[in-house]
Amino acid sequence: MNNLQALIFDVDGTLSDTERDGHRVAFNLAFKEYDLDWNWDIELYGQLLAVTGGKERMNYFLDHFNTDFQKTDSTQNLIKELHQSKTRHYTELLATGTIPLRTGVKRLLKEALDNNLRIAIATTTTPENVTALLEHALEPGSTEWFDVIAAGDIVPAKKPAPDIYTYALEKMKLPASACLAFEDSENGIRSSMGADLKTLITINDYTKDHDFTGAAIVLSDLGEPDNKFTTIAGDDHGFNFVNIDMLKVIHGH
Ligand code: XBP
Ligand code: MG
Repeated sequence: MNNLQALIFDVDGTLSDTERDGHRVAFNLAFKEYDLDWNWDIELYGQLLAVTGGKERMNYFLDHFNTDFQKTDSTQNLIKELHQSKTRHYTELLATGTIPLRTGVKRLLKEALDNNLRIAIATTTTPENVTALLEHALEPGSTEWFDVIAAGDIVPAKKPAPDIYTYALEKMKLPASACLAFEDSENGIRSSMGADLKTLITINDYTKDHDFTGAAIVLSDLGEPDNKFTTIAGDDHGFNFVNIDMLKVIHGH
């Protein structure tokens, strides 16, 4: 067993609640821009989250929810264009600063760096989206805090496949046993556990009923010294908020 050396974070739902008021809104703005009558309400979007990746999610919508739409040879081009438009709307939305990081995220990232732990990102979302979130919700220049930002189409098989985590581990030249992963969803933990990573879960409204079997611990959020997390499953070892000491105990070293 290796000492704890790095923390690898999912983005959407883990660093920030970006899905309902960010990605979903941006998809709908793109559909409008292209004069499509598609509209993803909050409930439908929850079902569409079964599939990760924006282009993949639009295909899933057409194949399972909007089956009257006749797919043709040009449909994948349309999806690509819609996705570019969606990314533009999404990054513009983030630039307004209205989508904050989740409780405890900024504190824990800083604490990790102060304790010489390396930090990385493993996400399904597009790289521009990660940069926009970090720049506007964390700190200008904070992309530099991360050893590796593994994002989007950099691996062909998105979560729940383990590839994005495996890619991040390879780039960091670290074994899974020296790291912990942070996730919020079932697809996420299937991906991280598929790469042999111990995984800490913080749930959100869309993922609270997901199956997190195998998680090291399942929490409401990371908590703050004056704002205790709720423990949903697993042993919190008496900690009230997630800090490096707690992570070392969870990691086992
Ligand atoms: C979340 C996702 C993403 C976003 C959209 O991934 O599933 O698909 O909803 O991303 P994660 P793009 O939790 O792994 O960060 O539209 O940029 O593909
Ligand atoms: Mg997520």
